[in-house]
Amino acid sequence: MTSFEAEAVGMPVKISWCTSAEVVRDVTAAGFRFSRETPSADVSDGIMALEMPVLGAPSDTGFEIWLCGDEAKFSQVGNVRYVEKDATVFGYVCLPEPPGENLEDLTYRAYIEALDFVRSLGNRHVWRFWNYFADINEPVDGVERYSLFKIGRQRAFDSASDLLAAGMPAASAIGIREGGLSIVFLAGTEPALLIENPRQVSAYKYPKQYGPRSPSFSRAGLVHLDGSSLLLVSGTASIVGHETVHVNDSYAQTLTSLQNIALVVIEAKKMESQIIPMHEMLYRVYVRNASDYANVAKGFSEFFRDVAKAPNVHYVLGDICRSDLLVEIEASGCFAKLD
Ligand code: 3EB
Repeated sequence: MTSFEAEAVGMPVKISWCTSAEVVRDVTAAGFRFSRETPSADVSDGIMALEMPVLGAPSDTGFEIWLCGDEAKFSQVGNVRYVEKDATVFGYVCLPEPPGENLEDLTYRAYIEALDFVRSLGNRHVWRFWNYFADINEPVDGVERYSLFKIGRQRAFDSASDLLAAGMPAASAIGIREGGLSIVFLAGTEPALLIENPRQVSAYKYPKQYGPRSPSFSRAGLVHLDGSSLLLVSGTASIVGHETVHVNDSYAQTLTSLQNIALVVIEAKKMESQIIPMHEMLYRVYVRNASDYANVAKGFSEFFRDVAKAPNVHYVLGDICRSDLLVEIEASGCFAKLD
């Protein structure tokens, strides 16, 4: 694998970023493929292929691999495709969105299928969701498509309180240029400890001006496993309180997003003193406009200027769910527990 690997002892989750399809084909893998092109033959089972070009890299195709190794097994049940390693599951549901389809109902069906699947495994908790669909900021009969998505997701969550008793998992929700709805999830036997950001209103308590249903996600999840931990930080944006700050300034939005992640990491430290340092996590940065890439990358470098080795980061083109947000950043890290 090129550039980055985070693997902790006894950890069933390995996260790495690589650019070569060859590497991915060698192992049974699960994860994401980002590319300008629509999914093609180099995508192996278990790889969620998204039409999202990689920015600022020699190749516009890249892979973020979440689980790999000989023991990982790919299977499919209905529309759920998944890779299992021990009790950890990386899965995804992709549903086409034919013209005239109702996005709220489509989201509800995709989530119900994903949640029913997780339930069928027994003793599993969802640690994180990723959500992708087209035209996220477009209105339909006066309602933004992101709002329709939120309503459908919440309807599904309301009927799965058994699986979500601990609260809302970490998440990202990003717009792609075209294609259907993709729901990706990571689940395991341990529940995630949910983390909020003291500087941000919890997303599930946002006031009504952002849509009739609040988004259902936590700012981060911390999973304890035998001898290791996994910190999953949700898509994080330039929001203070519940308001967007630094409208039209992608550089400042990047710094504010990273400050928000830093605050979430501080909260995680209150739960577990030996938390992964921020610069050792893997970052995925969603940039709305390719023309903002240079400013976003500058903000990212600026934030980590005092760190000897810059963290591993990849930038992809994607729409953010509030039209005044230009950038959203998620971070993931697995680390050995030192006790
Ligand atoms: C925010 O903080 C930015 O609806 O699942 C970030 C992560 C955002 C997840 C979601 C939305 C979601 O409100 C948007």
